[in-house]
Amino acid sequence: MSPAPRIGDDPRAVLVAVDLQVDFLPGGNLAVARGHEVVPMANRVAAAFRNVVLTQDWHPPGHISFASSHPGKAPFEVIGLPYGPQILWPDHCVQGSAGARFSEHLSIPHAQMVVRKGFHANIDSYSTFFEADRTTPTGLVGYLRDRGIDRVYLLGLATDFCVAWSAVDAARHGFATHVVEDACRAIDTGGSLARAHADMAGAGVRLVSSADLAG
Ligand code: VGL
Ligand code: ZN
Repeated sequence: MSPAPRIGDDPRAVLVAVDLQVDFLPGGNLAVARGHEVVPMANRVAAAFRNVVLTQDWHPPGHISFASSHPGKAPFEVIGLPYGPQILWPDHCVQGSAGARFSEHLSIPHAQMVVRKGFHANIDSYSTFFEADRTTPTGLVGYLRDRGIDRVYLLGLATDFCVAWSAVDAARHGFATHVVEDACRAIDTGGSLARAHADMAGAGVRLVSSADLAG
């Protein structure tokens, strides 16, 4: 019997590897617990995909999501902004900084596209499809449609922010959307992980395992 065709061989499928950057890894400014475990998994899963997109959180200094931009506020407090509640973060992924670089252990040379997000000073962007106002596009929907891609697989950091928000947006825009759950790690602040799982389920996002994609 010939082996089942790999999902990643499908030219209509893309792997989106989310924010595998120094600041989200242990020792970084917004370290995600055990975030480093995801990097070799991302390398392995990506090797099984023909199409790979990388995302990169990419904030200007003084970004609105930084607690340091709001006198008297501390990281992980929540403030109200015109587009809704905003969790305040430590300064992270500042454009051109060492913390904004991809992990030195990330090895996905065939990645075709890097989507930088969060570069508008006054809007955060967890999702790699739409900024936090839920209307400003990053261009990724158009890029994927132009390339005839209609199924999206996501992994990376953090499960409950950039991965989940990206997955929900992908599903809402008609992509068959899957999260590689064992290849993600969460921040989990203020119930964010439970909410992310509920949002993903509500949007029809399916959970898969890295073994399903790269055995
Ligand atoms: C992220 C918080 C702030 C993420 C990015 O990559 O999940 N989380 N910026
Ligand atoms: Zn950020």
